[in-house]
Amino acid sequence: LRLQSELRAAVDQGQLELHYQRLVDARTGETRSLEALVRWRHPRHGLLLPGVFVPGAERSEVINPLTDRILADAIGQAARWHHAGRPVPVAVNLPAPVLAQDRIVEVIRGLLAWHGLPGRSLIVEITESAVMTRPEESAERLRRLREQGVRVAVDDFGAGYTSLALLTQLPLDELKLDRAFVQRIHHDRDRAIVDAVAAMARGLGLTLVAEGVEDQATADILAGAGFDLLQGYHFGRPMPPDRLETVAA
Ligand code: G
Ligand code: G
Ligand code: NA
Ligand code: MN
Repeated sequence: LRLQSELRAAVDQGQLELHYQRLVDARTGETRSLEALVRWRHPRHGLLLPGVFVPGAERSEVINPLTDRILADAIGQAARWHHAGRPVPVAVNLPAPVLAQDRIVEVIRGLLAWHGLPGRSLIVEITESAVMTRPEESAERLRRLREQGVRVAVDDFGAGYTSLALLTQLPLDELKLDRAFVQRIHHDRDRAIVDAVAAMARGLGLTLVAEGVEDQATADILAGAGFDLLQGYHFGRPMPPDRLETVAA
């Protein structure tokens, strides 16, 4: 596709920007972390959402410079907040082909050191598919990241190729239930899944996160079900870091 061939230059020319969406404490509503979500400010097509260009990028080598750029921006921004006395952990999506390479551990270690950011201020979000190929090697890389204090979240849990065995084998900190279940929580069957996942996360000692929370009624149900963190349009859309500071102030 034409977009894909333009992406490499777009990365170099600084056309990518990160927006941040808050994750709030389910009980107090306080912001606990921010997820970085990439956008492409395309000179002719306007602001492109990742769904348009990230999946294609994941099938080519450009996913490496793209992810390096995203990590550098997100860690740099997290470091600015950290050194301004407003530390807030930032979550970055780590695509499967990136987690499949050993270099990512050193890339992240180098960026944390360069910006003077403690590892505990970074969360990496992986999908289950990211670890399906060579789960032992992925687990080892995640362990090396966690030794630096970086936390690991499983994203979109319950969508795609779920293997419950992975939850016992991988070094994990957070479980993010896929928003499909959250948005159908008023249906008995989805509610049953949500409650079961909550019990499982508790048993495994994982921080439990719901994404796609769009109204207060859903937020109340999730808080009652024992969810720790909530994310969704009800609490805030992804937005540029400067606007986030204004809103948070
Ligand atoms: O913002 P939007 O709803 O279009 O996001 C679509 C998908 O793109 C989501 O699944 C999200 O996880 C993914 N995504 C958003 N930002 C990033 C990013 O910075 N890197 C990667 N690899 N995926 C991202
Ligand atoms: O796959 P991932 O969970 O990273 O996807 C994040 C995407 O979900 C972002 O692109 C964001 O725009 C979108 N998103 C965030 N909050 C909501 C929400 O409340 N409802 C819906 N439908 N999408 C959301
Ligand atoms: Na994510
Ligand atoms: Mn998700």
